[in-house]
Amino acid sequence: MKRVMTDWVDAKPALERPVNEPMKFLDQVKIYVRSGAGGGGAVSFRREKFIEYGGPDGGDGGKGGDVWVEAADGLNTLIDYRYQQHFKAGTGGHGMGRNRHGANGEDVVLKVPVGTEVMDEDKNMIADLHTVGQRVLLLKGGNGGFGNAHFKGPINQAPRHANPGQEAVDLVLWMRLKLIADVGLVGLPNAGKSTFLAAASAARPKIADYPFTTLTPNLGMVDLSLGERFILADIPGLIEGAHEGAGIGTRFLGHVERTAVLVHLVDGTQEDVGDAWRTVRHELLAYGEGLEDKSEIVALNKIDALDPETRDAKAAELSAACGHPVRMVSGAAGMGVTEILREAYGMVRARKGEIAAEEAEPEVWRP
Ligand SMILES: Nc1nc2c(ncn2[C@@H]2O[C@H](COP(=O)(O)OP(=O)(O)OP(=O)(O)O)[C@@H](O)[C@H]2O)c(=O)[nH]1
Ligand SMILES: [Mg+2]
Repeated sequence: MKRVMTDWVDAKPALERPVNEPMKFLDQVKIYVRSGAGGGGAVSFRREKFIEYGGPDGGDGGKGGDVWVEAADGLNTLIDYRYQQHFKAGTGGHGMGRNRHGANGEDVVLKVPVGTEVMDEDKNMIADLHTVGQRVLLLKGGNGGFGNAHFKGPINQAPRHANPGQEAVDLVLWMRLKLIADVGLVGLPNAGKSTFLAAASAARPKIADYPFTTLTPNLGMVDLSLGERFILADIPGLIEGAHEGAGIGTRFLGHVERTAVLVHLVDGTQEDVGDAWRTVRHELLAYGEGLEDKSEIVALNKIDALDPETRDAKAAELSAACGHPVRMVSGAAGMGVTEILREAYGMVRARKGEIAAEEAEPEVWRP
């Protein structure tokens, strides 16, 4: 059995985690599920002393249990599936004499975090659990067999046969948790994105004074307060022509496609902050996929390295370029970081409220 671990993300709040322990997120698991077989129908006859008319009275078998998958609130890893990989729904009970129906088998409900994708053995997508409470039927339990009472007719008044229940069905599944970042950091290389992530979360991404330090996305859990948390993604810097493959390209923009908001960091120590903003903006537009319409918090970064006049001049320049007021921040000095996180979290909450309002459609999948 193969499991893939990623070491991207902080699963636990910083306080619960020993210092220097790299965070592991169980990203992908293989599990084996089996639906419940239906119970057999019964063959039985009523024979009682002094009662004139007997007859077949074998009851039907019970239905076998279904296998469901459900997106549960409060889970953020698939780690439970590391300890148990086999799940079997209950078998339907046999029918019995005196027209008694067999009991239905118990269902299996696999609880998974929001953002889990379920695939078949060949990695074809079966279900994408994107909303809390969403439930998808993976395997339907077998029907119970008819008891002999069911086969009684005008010709055959004493049938001696009953149906067996439907058999159980096995299925091999892959479950993959695509970590969904709530907030994405964008900017030119060296803008200070990784530094900001480090200031905002317990994540410890590589930070260095040269472009393209970050080669793959870093995710961090931001804990604003108890119960107020979200995932922040730091992706490699974008440069002009990124959408055509320049630099590391836009390969990683997929990680911020589902975010509620983008925090666009502009390095305040560079010559032309307006141009820096436009370059990244242009790449987002060229990439498309809704990134161009996403809410954007624009922030002038590295203000600790600027004197007050330069800072104000740069902020005015940036604001003129983007057409909005801009925030001022320093990831390195921790100035203005919390304010941006709070603002972003407000947008995350607003977005989650909207999604919850759109009711999850019941989905059914059959092998
Ligand atoms: N003075 C100052 N320097 C900063 C600040 N934030 C980052 N830096 C410096 O800027 C350089 C780049 O920082 P990173 O956080 O690696 O930048 P990045 O945006 O992640 O860069 P890429 O991964 O290459 O896209 C490093 O030398 C940091 O120390 C800040 O707020 N103030
Ligand atoms: Mg970086």
